[in-house]
Amino acid sequence: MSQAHADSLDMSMSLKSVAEQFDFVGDVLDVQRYGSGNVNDTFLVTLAADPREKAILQKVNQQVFRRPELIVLNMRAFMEHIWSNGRCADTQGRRWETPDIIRTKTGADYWRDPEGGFWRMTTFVQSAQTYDTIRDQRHAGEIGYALGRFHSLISDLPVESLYDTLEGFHITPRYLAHYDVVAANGYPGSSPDIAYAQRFVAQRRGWASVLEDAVRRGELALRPIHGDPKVNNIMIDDVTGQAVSVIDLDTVKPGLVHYDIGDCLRSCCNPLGEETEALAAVRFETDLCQAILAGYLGEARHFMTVKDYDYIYDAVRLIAFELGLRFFTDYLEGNVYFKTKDAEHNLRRALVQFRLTESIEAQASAIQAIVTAQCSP
Ligand code: GN1
Ligand code: MG
Repeated sequence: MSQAHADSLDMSMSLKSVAEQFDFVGDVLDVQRYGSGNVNDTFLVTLAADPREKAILQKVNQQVFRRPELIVLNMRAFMEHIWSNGRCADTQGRRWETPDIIRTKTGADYWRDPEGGFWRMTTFVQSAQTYDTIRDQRHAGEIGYALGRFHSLISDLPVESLYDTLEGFHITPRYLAHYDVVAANGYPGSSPDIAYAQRFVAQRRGWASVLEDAVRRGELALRPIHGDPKVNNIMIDDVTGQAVSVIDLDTVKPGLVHYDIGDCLRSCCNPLGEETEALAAVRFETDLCQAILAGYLGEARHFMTVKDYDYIYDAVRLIAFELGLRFFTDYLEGNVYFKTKDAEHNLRRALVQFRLTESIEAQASAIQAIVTAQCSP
């Protein structure tokens, strides 16, 4: 963990007493660090009366989310919308759950500790788990279904009712501009990896505005999005193997569904996962892409426009490239955004995303063919 993140938990109150601020029936038995998030600190809270009863406690990283109360307001808007439509629960014989906000004992949606730390709690989806890498085609189809269902649930939520909780999120030209500022201070040494990454970005910068240009031309429209639908944000039922929930609602905000489709595909079609050390073996698997898009469109076809389909390939390539650029910039900046294990961690992550981008580019026509076959309206 980087120093900035280690410091973020250097607080006088115990985690148990933080959890006890929330209206979570009964005494708290235990609070354990949970999941593999790169930005916020997440904990699993277990109740004393019944250890099967759990909740998710999170400390929001305020270096990243400058106005964390907006996250909670967006979550409320999202919840109220899906509850009012009665579409948040099981349908068509399938289990479906949406994590709900657990209020504090004084009725607020979040709690600030005496040092200004921002905490919130949500319900835990029982008898289900997430995976850091994709398991098989069926898992891929379920993930596609879950993202499609999530988008479908919020497709009629007016985008103006959501705050922009993270300005510039997934706007690749903004990340490039920031990279240029950071890179102007020089590179830490001149290893072949750094030279490769530098060249990689330089060769693609002219294309990096592809989605934002389409927005400017009126071809793509802002909609409510999840923002982070990677493989380990989709919960899979322990018994049925079906997707039952999309979690991590911190980045529900206005955006392009293309950011989500691109992020989901770059995450799930890389079977080695984004933390792999086997760089040479990183590959984008088109069979998984096919399964995800089929699952997605089964739920999402009704709101997709002809232009939306035209930009799916670009979205996959762009979001892989963008995440590589974000990791590389953070490496150059001294690891100030993502949690890291060591000083080179973000560079290794960047190289994985750049290799993945190359694999996507090398299979452009195969991916386009899948989109065309799957996506004809
Ligand atoms: C971050 O914190 P986490 O793991 O949910 C990041 C995503 C990246 C992801 C890569 C707010 O998500 O954009 O795709 O790491 N979230 C933010 O694993 O920047
Ligand atoms: Mg997230």
